[in-house]
Amino acid sequence: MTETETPPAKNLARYIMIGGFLGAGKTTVMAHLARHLTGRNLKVGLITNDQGSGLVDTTILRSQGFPTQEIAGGCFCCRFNSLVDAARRLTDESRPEVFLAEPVGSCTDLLATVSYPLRRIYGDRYRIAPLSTLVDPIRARRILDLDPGARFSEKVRYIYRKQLEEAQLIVINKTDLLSAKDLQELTDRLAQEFPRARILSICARRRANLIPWFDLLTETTQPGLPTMELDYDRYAEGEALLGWLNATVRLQSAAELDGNELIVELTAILQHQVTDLDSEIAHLKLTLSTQSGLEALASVNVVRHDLVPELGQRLETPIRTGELIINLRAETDPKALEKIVRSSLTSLAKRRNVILAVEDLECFRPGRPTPTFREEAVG
Ligand SMILES: Nc1nc2c(ncn2[C@@H]2O[C@H](COP(=O)(O)OP(=O)(O)OP(=O)(O)O)[C@@H](O)[C@H]2O)c(=O)[nH]1
Ligand SMILES: [Mg+2]
Repeated sequence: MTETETPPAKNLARYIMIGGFLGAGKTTVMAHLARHLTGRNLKVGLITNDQGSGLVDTTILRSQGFPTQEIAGGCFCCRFNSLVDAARRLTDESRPEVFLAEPVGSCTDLLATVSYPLRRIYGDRYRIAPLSTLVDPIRARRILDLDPGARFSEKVRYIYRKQLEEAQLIVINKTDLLSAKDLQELTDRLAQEFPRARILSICARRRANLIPWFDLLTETTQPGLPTMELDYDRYAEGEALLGWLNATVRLQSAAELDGNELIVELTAILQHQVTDLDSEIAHLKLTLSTQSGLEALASVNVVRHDLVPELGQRLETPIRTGELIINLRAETDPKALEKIVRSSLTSLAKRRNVILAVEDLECFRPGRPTPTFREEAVG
């Protein structure tokens, strides 16, 4: 890779974008990077993004105390001006020296539609870091045919490969999940198929090998590489194969209960029902927060049909009331997802003798990506 060393520039804020497919670990590493930078006395501002609203990611990042702006209802590339507005709002709020942005996990073409326009229009304001594509190695091995079980359709796999093709840094995460031999085989395959990227491997969960990557993000800038070819019809069709559901649910219980157990149970029910449709889960994530404050929160994630639901953050005390947020992305009809979510909530409420009232629910297929700008590199 040919990243350029940057001299320290006092007045320019740094813009770091960490892409990668749904469930790769983007929000997890953003929180680590934000803590790392804060520890070096740098002010950070975080930007989350989704096709819908009511985001688990925003809830999780705010619960960790980071100033976070959410761009809902479309991806960065299609809502470029909202991205700039979000950065402006963060600047008014806390004057960040580093912006960390997480694009939608089904998005690609970020260099041409976000990084290059940002540099051309706001080059006097932001210094753009190299684009990273974060990788879940189990998913990557399946999609690159090193292991069986990819399950996603060819057009979804097309998007996955395009995310890798445009990366300057391919960052294999979750190295705790595979053997050294399988990691080496994956690294070799990625190097062979995507030769323009530098390949790193990290384990966000164990905080392993993060610093060399963070140094690249904070000390080098985005090289002006040629814009990749992308078939927007295929890309749009691939995104539209994914069903998207975001729901906000109010929990009420007469008796105190263990909220951690409750969301793990709900996640397992949802996972089984989606898998019964013969549909691959891209990411199912839930948070349950108490009304007393965002810091009290339980979170669960499932990033494949065959993964046991994992409790991330946990509630320390029993609860009677709470707000449940469900974000589910899977390759299936969104109406089928709605049916599953509503029936799972009803059966869980009956079994646990609690009220689970749906306050807000949206489900859809992402619309065709129509970027505000699409540019070749400048300079
Ligand atoms: N085993 C393991 N799991 C990890 C690691 N890093 C992150 N995860 C888990 O991966 C799951 C998804 O993480 P997120 O950070 O939410 O992924 P994301 O890329 O932001 O997902 P989307 O926003 O839906 O695209 C969570 O359960 C994380 O705890 C890791 O190093 N090892
Ligand atoms: Mg995320």
